[in-house]
Amino acid sequence: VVTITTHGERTVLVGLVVHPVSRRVVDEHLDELERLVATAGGSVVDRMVQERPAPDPSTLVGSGFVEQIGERCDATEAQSVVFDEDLTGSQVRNLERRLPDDVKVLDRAGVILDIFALRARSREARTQVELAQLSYLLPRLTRRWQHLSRQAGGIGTRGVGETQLEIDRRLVSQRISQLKAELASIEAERRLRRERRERSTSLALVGYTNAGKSSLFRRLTGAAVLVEDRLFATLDPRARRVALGDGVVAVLTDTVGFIRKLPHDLVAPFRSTLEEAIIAELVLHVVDVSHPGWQEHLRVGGEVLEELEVDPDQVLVVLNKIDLLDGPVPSLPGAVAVSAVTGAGVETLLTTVRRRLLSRPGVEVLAVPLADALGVQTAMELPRQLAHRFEPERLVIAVIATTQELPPELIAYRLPTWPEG
Ligand SMILES: Nc1nc2c(ncn2[C@@H]2O[C@H](COP(=O)(O)OP(=O)(O)OP(=O)(O)O)[C@@H](O)[C@H]2O)c(=O)[nH]1
Ligand SMILES: [Mg+2]
Repeated sequence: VVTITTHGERTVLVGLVVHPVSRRVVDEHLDELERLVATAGGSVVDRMVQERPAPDPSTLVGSGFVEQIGERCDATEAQSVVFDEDLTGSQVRNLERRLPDDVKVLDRAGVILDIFALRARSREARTQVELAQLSYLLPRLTRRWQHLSRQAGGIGTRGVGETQLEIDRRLVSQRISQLKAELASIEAERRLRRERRERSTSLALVGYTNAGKSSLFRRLTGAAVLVEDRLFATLDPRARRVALGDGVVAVLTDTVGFIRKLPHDLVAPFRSTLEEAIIAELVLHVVDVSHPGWQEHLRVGGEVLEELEVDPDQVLVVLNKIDLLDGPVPSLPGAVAVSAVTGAGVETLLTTVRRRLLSRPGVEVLAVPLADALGVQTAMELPRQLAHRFEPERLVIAVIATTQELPPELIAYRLPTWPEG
């Protein structure tokens, strides 16, 4: 895995305001981009924003503005320019041609890929990241790629011939096929492990990066996972059994965060990691409600979940960091408000999760009197149990089953819904 940005590199950020997006929103996006660049090891020395009726097809911003960017790079001794918008391969080439020598041109997606490359640890994550990087680079093989081959000890220079580029392309394509095969075998192993694992209810924490997923994971499971005030702290997600109270047990999975314009090249390889979210009975979509852009974060998360084909009925929105709010919690139908740090609202969250898990179609709830000892034994031996609780007079148990699958002697004990303890 190679990284594109260099540690400590001086960087100029460029944003584009195109109607109907407002200047304020673009500034917010640049704040986020600045954090991304810092996470990738660079430092931002300047920001430039252009307002235009439409993007320029060849250089994104106007040609006069490109010149201004060049002057600013000279003045600040910047080595790279990062655009908040996605750039096409030809836009990168055109921009690099017009900017001072040795100034690299990157877009947001390139920086995100860099961060992933820096932070991925497990074999699976590293393979996914390299695959994502190469898929991203293939259509953009230009000077930047030569920068990479320089890093790798090659001799890439600016005026490299088409033939060298063709060879590079072929090598990259070969490596991509190799990585895909590797990933397929890692995924097969993972699937096998999951099948062997006792089939239990699964819950997944998903959401925008820095929303507090890992903090909530820690609060709910007590596991000491990495929590950091930085973007993409979690790249190798954890799963852990968690008692949700009232006899309900589930496996909770923390996942990689989402971000605006998460490169598609990254979503695809990380699909298998997010598969835990796809198969989860309930997805907790965590949103940092104290962030000014929380509604956009919610929308971005919704879009990724849609791309992963997660059924919206399976999603519970969790508004986190309410301890940081000055005013009241914004009202959002069906959402639960919590603070992973103070623990406020966590009890309500657990109650809601239990209710959502146990009131799904296909779940049968039974209340077996303890006096019927044989009935209790039969019930406790049922497969696919979600929850059980012993009360002084009865056993309350929930299983995934159709009414027909229940032993006939238990049918009389059916309850319409799970009774809270
Ligand atoms: N005040 C406050 N801070 C919180 C809360 N939840 C999380 N944080 C802080 O927010 C930052 C990010 O938290 P994480 O749990 O690492 O966020 P994450 O969603 O796992 O982020 P990634 O793994 O990067 O996607 C940390 O500094 C946390 O301490 C909360 O409820 N209140
Ligand atoms: Mg995390």
